[in-house]
Amino acid sequence: MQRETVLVIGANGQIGTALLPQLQAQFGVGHVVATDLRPPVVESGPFEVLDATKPDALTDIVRRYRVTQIYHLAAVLSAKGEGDPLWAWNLNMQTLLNVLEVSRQYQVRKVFVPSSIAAFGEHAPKDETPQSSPLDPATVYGISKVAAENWSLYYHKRYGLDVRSLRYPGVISYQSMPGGGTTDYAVSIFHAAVQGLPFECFLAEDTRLPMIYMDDALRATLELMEAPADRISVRTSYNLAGMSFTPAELTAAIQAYFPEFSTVYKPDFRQAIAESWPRSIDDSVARQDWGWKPAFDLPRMTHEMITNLTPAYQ
Ligand code: AKB
Repeated sequence: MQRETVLVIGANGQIGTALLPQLQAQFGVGHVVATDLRPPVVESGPFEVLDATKPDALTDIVRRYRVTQIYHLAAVLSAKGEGDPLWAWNLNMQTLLNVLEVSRQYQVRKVFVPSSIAAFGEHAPKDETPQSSPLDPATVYGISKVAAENWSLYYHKRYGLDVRSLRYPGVISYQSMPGGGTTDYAVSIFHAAVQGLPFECFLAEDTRLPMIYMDDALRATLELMEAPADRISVRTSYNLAGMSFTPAELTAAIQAYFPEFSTVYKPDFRQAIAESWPRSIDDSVARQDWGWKPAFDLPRMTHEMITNLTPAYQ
């Protein structure tokens, strides 16, 4: 059997940074090719500068390394996308179509294309949002995710491409800072807390959103990618849940470690984005199909974040 070679697009981003070492452990350092617009601060294993909007540059890497799996993690997120909707749409769609097309042409065996809770909008039930809810997103990022889900299904049905996808909640991690998202407050708050600083939150205190700790997000991704193809009944994107909380509840969880810690609430344009999203997610289809079960709740995630971030500021 041919050995797997995995290509990661957007390797320097929030998920790529944490996923890369796990893929390297699974497939071998020499068999995971990291790519991004710029080299990482610390290189480990093969790295190529790649602008994934350029199909020829992507094709060249897929051919040279004989890539068998692609994780497409490059995207403009919800809040940043609203600053320049057409740029965000073009970047998100062009990179996606390039990935699907090169995968079809060069018989890439498996492709991971993330979706997001941002795919949901006004008409989806807010609590325990079901897998098959209406998708009428309020952001250009959400629109691009719905389109990506449909393009993935199309390539699967028409060309038999093995594309798999998760609707990520807000991902919380200590390895790197997220950029341009609406759920980013739930990471920035920890950086303030461990430095003994007060936190200014751009969402209102009672804004409940679905979130997931990075360890769970990575395990879900790798478990989905390893699942036998006949267990994958959803070829658009699977609902995925970890936990749900409000900024006030997260502040209280942090105060268990730092009683002096405080948050002030100054909602901005991101409040409307958050209010267009679910408050919690029903991920029962992922649980049934490939055995998904999250391990991190709010107290456990808070403990991990504080433990891992504290040394960085000492
Ligand atoms: C964002 O806030 O834009 C992302 C997401 C929920 O997809 N973290």
